[in-house]
Parts: sequence; C-alpha cells; structure tokens
Amino acid sequence: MNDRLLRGLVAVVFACFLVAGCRKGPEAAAPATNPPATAASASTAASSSNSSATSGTDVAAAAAKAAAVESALKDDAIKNDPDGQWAIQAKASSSYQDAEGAAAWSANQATGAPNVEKYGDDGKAWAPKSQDGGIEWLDLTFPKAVFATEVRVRESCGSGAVIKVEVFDEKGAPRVVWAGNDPTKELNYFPVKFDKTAYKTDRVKITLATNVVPGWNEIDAVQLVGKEN
Ligand SMILES: [Ca+2]
Repeated sequence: MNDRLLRGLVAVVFACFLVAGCRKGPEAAAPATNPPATAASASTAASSSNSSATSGTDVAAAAAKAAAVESALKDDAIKNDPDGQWAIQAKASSSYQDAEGAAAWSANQATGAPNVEKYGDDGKAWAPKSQDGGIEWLDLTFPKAVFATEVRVRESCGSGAVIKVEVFDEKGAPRVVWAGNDPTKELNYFPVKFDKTAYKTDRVKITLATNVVPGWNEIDAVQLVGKEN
C-alpha cells in the first residue's frame, strides 16, 4: 500500500469520527471502535516488504504524541494560572433531564476545575435539555471580582457551539466581550481574549447555538482570568 492511499484512509476515518458528533448512551462509544480501518491498513503495511507505509504510520503517531504533549502543557498552565479562577455557582437555560444541584449534567457540573477526562458525553459536564434545540446559556459566578482579560471555556462534547460570551459589570449589566463562530474542536479550551475591562466582574454568561453542532454540546468548566487591581 502506498503512502497516499494510507493517508487517504486515515483522513476518511478521521472525517467519519468528526461527522459522528457527540452522542449520549452506549452509542457514544461507537467512535472508539472506528480504528479497524486504520488497524487493517497498518497490518497490511506491516506485512509489506515496503516500509514506507509503516514509517508514515510512525510519523502520524509521533505527530499525535507531540500534539498530546503540547495540549497537556497548555492544560497544566491554565490549571495553574494564578490569575485564573473557576466558577463557584452556575445556572442554565435548561439541563439534561432537568438535572439540578449535584446531579449529572446540571449547571453545577460546569463549576470548579475541569474534571472531564476525554471528549464525549459525560455527566461531569453541563448539558442542555435537548441536543439541537437552538439557543441555550450558562451563567456562572466566580469567587472574586476582577478586571477581566480572558474567559476560557472548556468544551467537552459537541465542541464549537458557543456563539457569545458576556461578562457583567458592577451594576449587573451584561457586556458582550465576544460573539462569532467558535472554532473549538474536541476536548479543548475556547480562549476568549479581550481588552482588560474598565470594570470589575465576577459573572460570565456563555451563549450557545446547539443546532450549529449536531449532537450534545457540553461544557466541563469555565475559567475567568483577571486581576483584582
Ligand atoms: Ca466539570
């Protein structure tokens, strides 16, 4: 098998994974079983006397590892950011199965430090009541009011559906700090950076359009970044 064909196969498998979106229940495990095509190509490559396909796989594995290391370093820096704080309170437009309090998928699952380990449906994240209902929001309160410079939204399922981020000023008025097309993919932070606010804020509202990314859209945690003076 030549390199081009192998790359094509890998691209198709990856595209299928992306299109699969984020689902609840046993079906959510389906994407994990996708690799047969990759495994088949790898074994074909291994049985071939031509090692070019094998080295192609090695290159892909090395690239994947490098990306994972970079991501781990970035996550570590965010978790230890002295100017970052995690939400202590949250309410939402709706929640899966009307979850409240400490129940799985409740708004409170988006408070505290991130605790979802891998991309996919997880009760340790907030999920709205329906998958593709449209506009939903998550409203979070933080321990300290700060002059804010960034909001980091950790998306953990159906990433890319955030359309607006607001922070509330000292009079409780919402100020839009970002609106647009969220580029987030997979399990990642969506970093929303903006000019340092002229007011202190301890409250953030995230608005999603759940219909723009098919499947469940879930948020694991939200960090507010800023200084007290
Ligand atoms: Ca969480």
